[in-house]
Amino acid sequence: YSTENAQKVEKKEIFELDGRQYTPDALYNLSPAVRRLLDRRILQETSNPLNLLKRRVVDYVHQTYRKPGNRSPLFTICESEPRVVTTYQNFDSLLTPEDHVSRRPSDTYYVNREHCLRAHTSAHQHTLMKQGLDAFLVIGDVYRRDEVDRTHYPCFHQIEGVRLYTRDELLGKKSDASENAAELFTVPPDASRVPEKQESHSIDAVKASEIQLKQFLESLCDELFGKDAEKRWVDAYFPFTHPSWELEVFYNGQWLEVLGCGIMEQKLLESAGVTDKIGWAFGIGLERIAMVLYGIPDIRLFWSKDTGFLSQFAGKQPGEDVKYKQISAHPQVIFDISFFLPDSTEFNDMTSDVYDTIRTIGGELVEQVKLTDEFENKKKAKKSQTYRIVYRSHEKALTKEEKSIAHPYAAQSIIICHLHILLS
Ligand code: FA5
Ligand code: MG
Repeated sequence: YSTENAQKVEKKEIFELDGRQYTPDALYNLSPAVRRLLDRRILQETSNPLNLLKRRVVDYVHQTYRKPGNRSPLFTICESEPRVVTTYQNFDSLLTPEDHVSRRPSDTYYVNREHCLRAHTSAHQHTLMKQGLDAFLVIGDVYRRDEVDRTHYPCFHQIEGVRLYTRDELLGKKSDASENAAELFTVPPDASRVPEKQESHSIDAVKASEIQLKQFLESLCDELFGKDAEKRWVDAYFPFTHPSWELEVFYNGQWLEVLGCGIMEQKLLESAGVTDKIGWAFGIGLERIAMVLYGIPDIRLFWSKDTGFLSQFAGKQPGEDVKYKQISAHPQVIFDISFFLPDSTEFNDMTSDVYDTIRTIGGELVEQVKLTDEFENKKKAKKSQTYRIVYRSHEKALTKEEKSIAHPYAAQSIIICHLHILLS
């Protein structure tokens, strides 16, 4: 790693991640806050509850699914795929339409026109299938410019599962007696896309895949939450699966979406060179499950470095029953901030950047940011916005005496300075 490169990184001529280098362009929109998240790798920290949960899922899958012959694990675990992916991997290979909202720079972190931070582990499906894998889990951190609240954070973690079947693996070996045994694919005139299936699939193959998929996920849920936990299947839509479902778990008086899944689009398989198989895929959000499992009330706690938090999970075995005990509940400190938008900008133009600025400066102190009001003076052609910032530290009570920057009054005035620059 040369000093020349170091200087280029410093000057942002090069963006480097996971040992690869990229050239940023005008689309680059990674905030310093997200750069810090990229550096943390909390899934690798053994005392983080997410690490505990990951090991539990992997152990379960390895124990339950083995190759018929030699009893070795059926699923390959892929944990070190690069986190910068091509827009082809993140969107096009997954049949995401050109004009889909998820492609907007206000939703996705771009390094340049061709590269972004993966917004889901599905971004690796195409590449891994092309490499010839038939059964794999992809595990890792994903990034989205989402608004932050108790269950959403710009970085979260997913486990992707993909399983491809040949006809015989899915429907059993044909015997002489069953001449009419089901096939994977239909022939016209049955070749139409309906809610139950894609045009090229036979209804028998889809139903058999659906049963395998739902059994896999339900038994995983039973293993994690116990057989008594209430769960339900909801119809869903993803561009890369059809039909699609989401699984919800009942927690704290409400239904929580924990995963999306479905029968993989045959076009996606074909583009990866797979012509004689049918497959299913799922994507689990690890944080949501860990919150239910360990009773963690807020997604931001996973990023806490407080030993009061981490010590509750350190040294535990994946199968152990662990319940988080809240360290303390500190009072909130609330500020509203209002400003005029630069002339001829639309209401939406600045919102993501304002959120990023507030979060970058306020860091862990900012519990919530919400756009609470928008106003337009048509005569003067002026637009204004109001944001509510709720400060609350998980680590200490916020008192007026504090003089450090890690204090809402200090953070607030620095945020105002930065917004001033952003908006001018
Ligand atoms: C996906 O990301 C699809 N790739 C899932 C998938 C894979 C579908 C394979 C079909 C086949 P979605 O955006 O709904 O879908 O996210 C999947 C899960 O990630 C959600 O169920 C939720 O548990 C979690 N999740 C989504 N956004 C956030 C967020 N901002 N913070 C924390 N968890 C999130
Ligand atoms: Mg969803």
